[in-house]
Amino acid sequence: MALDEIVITRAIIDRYYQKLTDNLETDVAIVGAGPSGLVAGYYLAGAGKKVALYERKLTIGGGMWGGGMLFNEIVVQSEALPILEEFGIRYRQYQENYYTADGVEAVASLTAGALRAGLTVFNCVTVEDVMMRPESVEGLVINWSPVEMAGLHVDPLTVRAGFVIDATGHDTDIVKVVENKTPGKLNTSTGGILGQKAMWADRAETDTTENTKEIFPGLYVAGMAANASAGGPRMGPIFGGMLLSGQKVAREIIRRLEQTS
Ligand code: 48F
Repeated sequence: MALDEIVITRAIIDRYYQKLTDNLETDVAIVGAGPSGLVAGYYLAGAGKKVALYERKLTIGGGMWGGGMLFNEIVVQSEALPILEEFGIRYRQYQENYYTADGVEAVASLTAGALRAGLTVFNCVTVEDVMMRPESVEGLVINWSPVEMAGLHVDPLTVRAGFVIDATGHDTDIVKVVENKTPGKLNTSTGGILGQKAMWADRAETDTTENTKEIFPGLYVAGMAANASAGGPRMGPIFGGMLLSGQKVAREIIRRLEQTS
């Protein structure tokens, strides 16, 4: 049977349009497709929640592809091994409490697992602002990343969500927007963003899960964004804290959603 370019085009437009309109209102909107955002999406979708993830880049995976300094192996400590196993990511023991996995396999498996659990991913979409009512975050303001990159003067569109997760890593893009609009009101020791501190892997890994919380009504932080907001140290290419943070934020939001339903 001959292939028709217009059918190919129509198929893409129809399907993408459906994906967009189906996700104008969700239980949860995640910003950033690094390890913490993908793991959060996996557990939320697996619990039957409607969840969409917006990623600025064309590629999914954030800082996990390149391991450390482009040596594409990641290190994960014992505590987070059940999450690797859940996604079928193979790992090897290096020494007691230090395990390694291939960074590419890790990203591919987290992505496939999250999508198959029901997460919808919008790549090449930048979140530039939030929707507020008046003192809680209730949605995201989105635009195509190429519009942002080209500096085009084009208005964005808006999506509504019960909860938003800032999983934008070191950028803390969404927390920054909220801090600018409502100074001094973040759930941190100063009410503002404290910024990421110097490398201290052991401390940072614990802090990442502790700092994973609702930082402003309706807005949660996960992964490196949690530490950078609360003034926690950086940890480099050890990823257990990122995975555990994604799992924690999903569990907390599932509990909140089930309380209100
Ligand atoms: O940085 P990233 O991988 O976040 P993470 O889940 O993991 C951090 C680790 O990779 C690593 C580390 C060691 O463990 O510290 O850095 O905290 O991924 C963040 C993603 O968010 C996207 C960005 O392109 C990246 O893929 N992002 C950032 N700002 C925006 C955004 C935005 N405004 N809109 C959409 N996506």
